[in-house]
Amino acid sequence: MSTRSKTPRKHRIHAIWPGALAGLVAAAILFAVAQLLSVFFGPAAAPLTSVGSTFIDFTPSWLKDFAIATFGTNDKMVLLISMGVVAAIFSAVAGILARRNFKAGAALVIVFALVMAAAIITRSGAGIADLFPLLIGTAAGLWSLRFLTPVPEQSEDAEEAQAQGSGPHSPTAGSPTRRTFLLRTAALAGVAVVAGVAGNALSSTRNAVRQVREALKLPAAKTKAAALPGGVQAPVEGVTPFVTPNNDFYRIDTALVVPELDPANWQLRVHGMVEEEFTLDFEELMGSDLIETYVTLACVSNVVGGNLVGNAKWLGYPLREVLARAKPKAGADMVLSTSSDGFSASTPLPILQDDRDAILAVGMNDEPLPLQHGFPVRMVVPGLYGFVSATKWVVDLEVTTFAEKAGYWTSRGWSSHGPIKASSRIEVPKALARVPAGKVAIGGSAWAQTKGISKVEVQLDNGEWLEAELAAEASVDTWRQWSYVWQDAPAGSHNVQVRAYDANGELQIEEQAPPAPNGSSGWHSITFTVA
Ligand SMILES: Nc1nc2c(c(=O)[nH]1)N[C@H]1C(S)=C(S)[C@@H](COP(=O)(O)O)O[C@H]1N2
Ligand SMILES: [Mo]
Repeated sequence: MSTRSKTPRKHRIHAIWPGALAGLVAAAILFAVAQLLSVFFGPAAAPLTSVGSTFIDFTPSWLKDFAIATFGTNDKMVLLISMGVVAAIFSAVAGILARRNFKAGAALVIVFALVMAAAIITRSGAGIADLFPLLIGTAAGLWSLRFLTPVPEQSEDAEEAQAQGSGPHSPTAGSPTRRTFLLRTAALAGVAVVAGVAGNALSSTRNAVRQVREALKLPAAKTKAAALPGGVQAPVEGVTPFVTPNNDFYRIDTALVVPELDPANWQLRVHGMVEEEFTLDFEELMGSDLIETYVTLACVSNVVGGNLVGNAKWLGYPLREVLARAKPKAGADMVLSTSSDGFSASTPLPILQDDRDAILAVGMNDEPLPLQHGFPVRMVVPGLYGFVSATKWVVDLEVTTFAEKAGYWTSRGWSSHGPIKASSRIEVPKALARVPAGKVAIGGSAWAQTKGISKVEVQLDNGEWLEAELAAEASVDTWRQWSYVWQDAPAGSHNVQVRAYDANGELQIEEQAPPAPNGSSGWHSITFTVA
């Protein structure tokens, strides 16, 4: 009888440790397989990276500050260890649960995988394909859990057999005895370690540039950007942030796979119709007198009211200095900039020589350029659409003529020149929104790079044009926000239209035009409903 009363506790202990071990090994398989496969996908495909980055993004700033103050540059290590502990607890619980009810344990693994999938898919630049490694990893993890979890009746049998003293080696059909369980566990743990080591080795050769970027410290600007004036942000909830965070910055390029250029090997060749050809390397560029400047980039493909526009603080070296050193020859009128992946843009030579802040940019909002935005060096030219000026991953500048050469899009039917057309858009309310009656706040942005915006007008239900309130101007090269409060908007459906004037008093083009060949035009209007 005394042995009988001891059995339940023994049972419980038996049930907990093998379960926890099975859960841990299954999780190790899941992560090792997913991380290994992720090497062949985008950076977001690695579950640990995406979960960690998402965690960092959602970390309140006091906690971030605390972590950095307490752990210094080890903050990421601390984060990874904490994530490891949480994952270990989760997987142990899943393994224990699986022994009682396999479906429940599996469900927990799936919930865990779904959370990771959400982290992956919401990373900037992630696509559906980036979920593939996690999917296969999860399948492998679930299979491992199944492999290490005895079927319930058999488990009773096995434990009963053990309890009855027929020994741990008794071969109960199909049921893992302690020995087979340990063998299977050891085998799978070995597989996980091998996959983990292989994944690590592969990714460190493949992702070296990402790590170089992370470790890169940008020099301080010789000429800092003037602090943003207070009130650059229009007082309307829901308007675009004045400075676009890097992760939200629109991305347009022809690169199927983002080029990964190691700054240590980066060179810019400056040649063509110049007195002095030379190449510039990254070290020399970083050691030059860098300037900081806020510039609003726009894509020629942006439709009226569209969002292929973004504003950032750029750090870089003036192109006029690069050209001054090269000394263009008479007759040259264009600089053809080419990227490592073959894209090219034609920029009028005089524009790169005048006093606007046209730069070879290395920094974007106080960070090295993100890989997708041209790491390590791109061009930024105020006043021109990106397709004729903003070459990312730039490696070659050829001083030439429009007669002689054409850029990537020009040879595909787009314009050879691309000055940005003055534009304005309504951001709040959103098109077709329903808003409560009473005061209706309307707001948005307007831009006329290199000139600046002097006036914005709105028209309600085809009435008089009314002058909007302008937010503070940061520079003529950035967009400017505007707002208008409609005091007593009556219930029903309404229309708002907006138009902007540049600093010369010139009204933006009214005529509707599509993006091709040289940029859209037309006044933006939306319809919304007052409830
Ligand atoms: N190498 C390269 N640079 C490029 C492009 C490209 O396809 N390849 N697209 C250009 C276009 S059309 C635009 S609008 C801007 C967009 O820059 P962003 O992706 O950083 O917003 O990059 C420009 N630079
Ligand atoms: Mo573009």
